Amino acid sequence: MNIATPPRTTADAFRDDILRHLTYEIGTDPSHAQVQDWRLALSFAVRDRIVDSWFAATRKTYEAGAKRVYYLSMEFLIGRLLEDGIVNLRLLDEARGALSQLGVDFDTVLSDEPDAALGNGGLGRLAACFLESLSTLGCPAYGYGIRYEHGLFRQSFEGGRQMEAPETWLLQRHAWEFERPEASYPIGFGGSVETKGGTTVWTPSECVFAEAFDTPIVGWQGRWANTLRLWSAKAANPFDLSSFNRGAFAEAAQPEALARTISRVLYPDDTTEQGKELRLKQEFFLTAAALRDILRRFDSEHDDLGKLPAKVAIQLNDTHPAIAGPELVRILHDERGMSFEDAMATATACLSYTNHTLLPEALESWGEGLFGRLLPRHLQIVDRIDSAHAKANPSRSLSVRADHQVKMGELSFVMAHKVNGVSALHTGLMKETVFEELHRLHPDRIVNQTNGVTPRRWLLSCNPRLSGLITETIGEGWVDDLERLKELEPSIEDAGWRQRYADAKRGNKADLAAWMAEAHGLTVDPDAMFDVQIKRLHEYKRQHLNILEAIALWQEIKDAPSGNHVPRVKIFAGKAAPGYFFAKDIIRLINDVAQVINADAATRDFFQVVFLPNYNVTLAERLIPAADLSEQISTAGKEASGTGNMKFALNGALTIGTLDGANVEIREHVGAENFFLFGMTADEVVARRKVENHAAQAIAADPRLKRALDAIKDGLFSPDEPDRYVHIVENLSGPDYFLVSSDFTDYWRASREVDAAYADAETWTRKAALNTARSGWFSSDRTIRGYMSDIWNAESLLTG
Ligand code: F58
Repeated sequence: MNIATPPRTTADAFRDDILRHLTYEIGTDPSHAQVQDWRLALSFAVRDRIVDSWFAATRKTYEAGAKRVYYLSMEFLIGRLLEDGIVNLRLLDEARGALSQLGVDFDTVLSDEPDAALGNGGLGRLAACFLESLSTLGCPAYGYGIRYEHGLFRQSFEGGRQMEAPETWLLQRHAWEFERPEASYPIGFGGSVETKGGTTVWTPSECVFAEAFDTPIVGWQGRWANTLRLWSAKAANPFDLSSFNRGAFAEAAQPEALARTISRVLYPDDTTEQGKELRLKQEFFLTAAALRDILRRFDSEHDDLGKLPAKVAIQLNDTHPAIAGPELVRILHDERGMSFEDAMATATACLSYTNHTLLPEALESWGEGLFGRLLPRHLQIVDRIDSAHAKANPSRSLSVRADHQVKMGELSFVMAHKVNGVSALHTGLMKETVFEELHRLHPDRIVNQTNGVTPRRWLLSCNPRLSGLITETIGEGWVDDLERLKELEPSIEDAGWRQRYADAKRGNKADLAAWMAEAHGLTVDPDAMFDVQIKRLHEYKRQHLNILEAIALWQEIKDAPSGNHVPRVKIFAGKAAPGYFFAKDIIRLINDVAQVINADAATRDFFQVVFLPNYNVTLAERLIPAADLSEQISTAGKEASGTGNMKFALNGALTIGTLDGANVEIREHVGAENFFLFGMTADEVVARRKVENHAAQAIAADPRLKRALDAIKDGLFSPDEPDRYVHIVENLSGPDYFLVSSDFTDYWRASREVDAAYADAETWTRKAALNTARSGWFSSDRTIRGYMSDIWNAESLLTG
């Protein structure tokens, strides 16, 4: 049986539903309703239509006795859901029509929705794209995460400096979730372990409850919907009545406050001991609650735990849920009576692990003191895992517990049947570097699954001008079969079609310029090249390379203001981790440079620099369709994949980039002639670091670079505090670990090639359109199909 596409809705029926929700759910009438009320009423009307496919999908999964995929992730960077739901249900015209009948502006209502920022960056956004693709493909799946009360902080600038304020997405009622008080599990910490009569029992000293909140995630055309289940922490004993009766009100509320801390904020600063402990508690909280839930569902259908690997695939999104290995072994062995060896084999057959970074500082490890104090039984199990693995692999020299640390990468690797990297280059480097020894012992375990992005959000919905042109040209089959974009290639030869492609981009740029004027009081010329770098701030992502090039370019234009310069607006956006001071200084430097450059009347017509505050999914949806140039300039070997790079290429921005992460594969797909390559390769980077004084040599060889660095050092951009950025200049002239100086000269060369190409509008548009036509492989549908066949052995329940 196939699940039918849900029946179409008319604008009239939609209008009636919206009014019904406004009246009976929100309790207000149209004459008093505020934007927020309309938004909630519209969201409920959309949600109703999702719930039907959601139930049907659950029924179908039970009927088929199908295997389910469980995606465990500390982060889901969801963004807004209303437009996504409307687009996937194909109700855009109806929803717009219904609201217009009610005299309400549709776009105002859509933009009222807070952005659910339950993630830091690429890893969290990938998880959100994967959920949508799993639903589009009809693969039975659950996302498990934490329902943080506060997502990623809100960023603003004061005097160019990053300010952080708590983010409050739950201030208003969240339209998409269903609270499930019945799905609640006790999660223990600390305490003691006792072995009696051959059974080991862990008695925790502290307990909180994990309560589920479910959000349906609907796929393309509403044919299937999976569940995102987020856990919220509740006190086991919420209120201490005896304290209250004594008048100690704060003390009475303390158990609740303490328990809630666990799901209070996304990734708290872990530079303090308390912060570290909280992070480990969050990780165990998510994982233990998810495993309880998975086993409860399994038990409701099966009575033989041997079948677990045939029915359950658990994906660990990085090492954050790596405690799933020991916890599953503990449940199967201590609680369910399986032998330790069988428990390990069963857990390993269910688990798989994705690595998202090779940066040494980001590879998780926990001090054995902290680990043993919070999870005493798990520490014992880690030791048994180590011995079992050492026994099976006598040549092994590494272990999970080593140097008084528990290493979560190692643990994830040994407890997974498959381990994957997120681009071809990254997967290769995993084999050669961090997992070299483990790869030698288990040569079939590491596989590659190059990342992808959902075309529904990242083209169809965010770029209606371009997606409209595409559908008009090749039909709408591309939406869930993105490689069909190739069928655009013959049209790219037609000058009239290219003009329409260019018009779509120009329209998007005009929209962005208008929004920047209204929201930020900025004036930019939509005919200038929009050169965009948007991503988390990190030295390896090298926003400072970009701003150095900006300074050098400004100096060059100043030298010859009447020259033939290609007008450019450099647009930055991104947040720095609150404790990452160097990254925060880069933000401030960019803002200071922007202030000086934008105030220069001699260069203003040719060059501007803008740093937009509070980068999030919604801002990305605005910027990417309007970009001409995509900056993907990380030090080769450091960016595991990147996913922004794919979104830009799909939306017809050309990339200036290094051979890093998925840039390599993007260049192969779009064609080397449609990609501006520069910089050292990963191997050259390793060799270059060994050259003594590499930075000084690079600076001595390039007067432009020297002049730009001198301008910073002399305080040209910080006249009130000339020394403000001396440490940055010293870094780039000295250790320069990320090789900004060594890559500058080639970056400058490639940037001038970009100018020349942009000056020839015909050529540029052709290259841009070819990027769109050849980026179809980067759909997360393709990535998920890869996980289904190579890792999960899971099947789609949709046919046709
Ligand atoms: C990113 N990692 C990679 N980590 O940097 C990027 O290359 C890749 O495309 C993406 O994953 C998806 O595979 C990433 O976003 C984090 O955000 C960490 C989460 C935990 C706290 C520290 C940052």
